[in-house]
Amino acid sequence: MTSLAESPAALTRTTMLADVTSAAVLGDVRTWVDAAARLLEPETVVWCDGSDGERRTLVAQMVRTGTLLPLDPTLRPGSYLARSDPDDVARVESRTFICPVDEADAGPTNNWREPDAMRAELDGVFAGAMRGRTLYVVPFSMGPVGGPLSQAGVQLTDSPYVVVSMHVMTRVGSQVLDLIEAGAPFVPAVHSVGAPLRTGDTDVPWPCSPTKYIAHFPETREIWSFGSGYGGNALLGKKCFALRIASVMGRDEGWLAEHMLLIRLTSPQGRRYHVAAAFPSACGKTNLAMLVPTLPGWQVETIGDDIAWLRPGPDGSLRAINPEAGFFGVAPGTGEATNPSAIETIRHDTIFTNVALTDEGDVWWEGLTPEPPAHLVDWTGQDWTPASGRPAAHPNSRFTVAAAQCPTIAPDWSDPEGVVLDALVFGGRRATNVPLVAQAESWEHGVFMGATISSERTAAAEGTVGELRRDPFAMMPFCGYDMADHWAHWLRVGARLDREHRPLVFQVNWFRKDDQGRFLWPGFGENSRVLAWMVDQVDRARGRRTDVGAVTSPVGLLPAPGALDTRGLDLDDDALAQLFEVDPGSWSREADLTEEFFATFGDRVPAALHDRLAHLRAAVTPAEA
Ligand code: GTP
Ligand code: SPV
Ligand code: MN
Repeated sequence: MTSLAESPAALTRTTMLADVTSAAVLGDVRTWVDAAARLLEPETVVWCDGSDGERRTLVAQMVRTGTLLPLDPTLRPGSYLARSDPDDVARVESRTFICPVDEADAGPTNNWREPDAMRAELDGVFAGAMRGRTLYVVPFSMGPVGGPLSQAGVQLTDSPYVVVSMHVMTRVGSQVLDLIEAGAPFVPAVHSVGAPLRTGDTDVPWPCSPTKYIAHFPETREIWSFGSGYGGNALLGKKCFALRIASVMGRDEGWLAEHMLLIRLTSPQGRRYHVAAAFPSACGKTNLAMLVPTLPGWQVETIGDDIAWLRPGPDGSLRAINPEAGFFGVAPGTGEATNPSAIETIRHDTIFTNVALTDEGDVWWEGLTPEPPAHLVDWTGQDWTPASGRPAAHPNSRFTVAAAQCPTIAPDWSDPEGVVLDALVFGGRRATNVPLVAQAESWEHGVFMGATISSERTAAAEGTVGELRRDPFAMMPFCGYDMADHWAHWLRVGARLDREHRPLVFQVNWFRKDDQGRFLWPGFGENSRVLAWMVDQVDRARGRRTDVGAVTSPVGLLPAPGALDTRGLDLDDDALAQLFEVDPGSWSREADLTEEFFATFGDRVPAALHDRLAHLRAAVTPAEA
């Protein structure tokens, strides 16, 4: 621990935040930390080394302060429960800001603030924000340290919960600091829970502030996050860096940062395929990433569950890495029947946040077991019984766990070179209209599929659960620049890929419902049937199979009769027909809504997408007699 020298009183508040930015732009990490400490006024500054000793010290400290509750060491070794402030439970999209100099670069779907005005506002917010607390300096790498697709960052935070979570979710360590000090660029990320302590104040287990800012400055690659200790608001390597800032880096440098899981699928013949899939928050990425196939002979290995960085390789293929090192997964709905790999992953050394506590000192959430225990302490710390009439775990409660603990993790999951993608998948949560699976007819059609995803809202962010909203590329809350420019960038990247290597693109929907409101498709392990059809289509496209796998439809290629293996499924012909029904009337309305949606982006929408929309419209409009 280094004690901080007294602050130079001569500087005004405005110059202090500007000084932090100037130091960040110069790239000297120590000058930047000093400037930030002058602004934040912490009691002490600690440089983190990512070691196990550091983790233990912080955990012991958090157990003392009540931030972490140790779980029973025989039932859940090395694991802890954290209960957040009830007002700090999810990402806050309304307080997320993208601040490029030109408003048009943020696009119509992001909250924009003029960068100097935002800096002036943040200056007042961050001044003295860490009084009475420790400033932890956390050097981390997204992707294997020093890898060709990796990037470094340094997060400053006053939350030990965040430091310990960063240990799990990223590669934290002095090796990264060495790289940075040798000149490697880094993303400067400042985080404060926004709850300074005065002498004599006693701290609360989950300090935070009603005032929240999750601000991004794409030009200087800076992140400033204030007021929340939860998930994507606070673990700045994740959504703030690996998606919002990295998407801008990707735009400028010719690669893509996407909200995608990453898996390897191996067929009964031993052929390997790599698939990346983008679904909106809480729409099934973690589950698909850890899928245990019900189809005999098939195997899925996990590479990533939330974020993928995609880069065209010199051979014209599209390579991908998972830049993260852990999973921050949705707890509710995770059970032996739905996701046995996740259950195995979280048996030990896991931090649970906002789940319920059993009388035995273990965790519980809705969906963990078919029957709830007779008594629990719920996520707010209150007694709970099945008669309580409210969920015991928060719908956005999560587990934080190292990827290496996953039984299905690919042995080479952290290969810095990444894997070559064969298929890309876009999906959403749609009770109606969208078929179980459809294949894009071309790369452009695939980009259209990604651009037009809409999905029912989940508890992963503030807002009304169930409400349908557009979520293009599952990136609506995560794209650091104009969404329509993101589509144009996808078209550009596609044009650089060799035809032989270009991944096929698909759209899926596990969530279509019957008129009783029940899911038509069993989902989870049975999704392996859909994956198998996709990679059969890859084989057909690469000339390895000559049978017919697909038929055309207005929304893309659908499995030909018999091509999707549904043997052994409890699924009647009627349900199967409903899963693939493409109703021209409904799709004509979808086309109208898409036109309205595209119009919000003005002339930045690429012509190829307007062409695909016209194609869809023609296909669903009955020919005049
Ligand atoms: P983020 O971490 O927020 O980005 O979410 P995610 O996309 O990883 O979602 P996750 O896999 O955690 O799934 C969220 C919820 O959807 C869980 O409650 C799952 O049980 C449920 N779910 C996942 N896959 C399926 C499926 O195939 N069918 C059905 N019906 N539900 C599913
Ligand atoms: C999501 O909301 O998509 C998540 C959780 O993966 S968070 O890290 O909070 O963004
Ligand atoms: Mn996510």
